[in-house]
Amino acid sequence: MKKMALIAVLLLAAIPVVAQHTPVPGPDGAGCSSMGAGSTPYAPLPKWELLESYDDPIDTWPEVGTYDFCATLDTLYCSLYELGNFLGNISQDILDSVASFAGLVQCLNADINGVVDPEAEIPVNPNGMPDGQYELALLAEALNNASNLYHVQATQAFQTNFFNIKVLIEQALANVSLKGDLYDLRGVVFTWAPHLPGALVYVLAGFAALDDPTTNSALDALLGLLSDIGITPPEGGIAAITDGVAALGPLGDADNDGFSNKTEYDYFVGSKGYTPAQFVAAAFDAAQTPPDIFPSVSITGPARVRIKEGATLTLNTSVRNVTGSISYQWFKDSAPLAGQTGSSLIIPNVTSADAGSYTVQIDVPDKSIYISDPVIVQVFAELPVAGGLGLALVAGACALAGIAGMRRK
Ligand SMILES: [Ca+2]
Ligand SMILES: [Ca+2]
Ligand SMILES: [Ca+2]
Repeated sequence: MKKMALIAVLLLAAIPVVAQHTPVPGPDGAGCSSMGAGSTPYAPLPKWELLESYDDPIDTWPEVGTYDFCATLDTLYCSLYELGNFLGNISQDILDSVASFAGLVQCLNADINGVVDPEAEIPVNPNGMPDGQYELALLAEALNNASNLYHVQATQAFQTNFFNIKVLIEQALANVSLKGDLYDLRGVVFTWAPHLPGALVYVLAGFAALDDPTTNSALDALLGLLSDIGITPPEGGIAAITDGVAALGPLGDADNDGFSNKTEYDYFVGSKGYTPAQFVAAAFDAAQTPPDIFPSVSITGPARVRIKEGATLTLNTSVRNVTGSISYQWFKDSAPLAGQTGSSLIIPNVTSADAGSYTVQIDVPDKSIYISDPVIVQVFAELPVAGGLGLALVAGACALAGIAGMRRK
């Protein structure tokens, strides 16, 4: 028997396992592999001939089983730092610009498909479901398993979206307008951060494949930032040129068990602490459902709060499905805030030290503990100038091409 058990273990060990991407820890590009010329992205990307005509088809798609949005978000994140570090030698402004937004697309942080705030410097907000390991993992599951109910539809949607968004971005890179002159920066970008365009298109194509109106509005806002590199957002928005499978989106119900994917996330991850793989299994398993009613706590208002130095920060809570007495504890950057045990958090005269990620935890009578989604508080001294991904991309590309003195008007 012992021998049999040993053989079984050896056989199991011999089964090839697709390498699981370990999220890059960050911040500021720490822990990134090189993403420069000749490097390998964290997960395979579609390949195409960059300098062919824009509508040249994709040559090869990643193999079924290798789709990984967390890995690709990190490929994008690390490519931005590759670019930023290289160009930082030329201009500190470029490095600062990269640093100010690259963290948004790092797998461990990325949650950029919530409600749009057009007034904010960075117009996208979280929707409370981390993108790389959870939200887009449902799409990856459908792409990676030929037996998945949505496999054919999801693959078709992702490929359509990838191609259409690739045309948009490639066209823009080929016609960057600066002071009345047009520059083709495709070769420059591909030489210096070769995975950046592919990873960007992959992530955008994945989001669009969720067929979620809030997500599509966020994508339109992001494409608006890319107008800096000459992208004209498609008429009718991103939804007009993309396809999606709504059952895989946050409001969809992949396993048709009556609970949306977001509700399953809130319960299985938020309350039960499931790993990404356990969450994906539950969201595709109608036998695993949240209880009909489970308590929840949230911080009311937008998920990202911008507040001026010296003002009073007030965060309020909303608690559902709880009876009896509740105790509260507020946290900043995962550390409990001494004395902050009320249903509201009030901090007068905020300083830059108050910036951070705030959550509130409730302790309810059945001894369970529930934690809210975070609210990101940013403290500013004065109104910042608009900036973003597009600016950094084009600033970087132009500096590399030797065009000095580019400034946003
Ligand atoms: Ca999200
Ligand atoms: Ca469900
Ligand atoms: Ca389920």
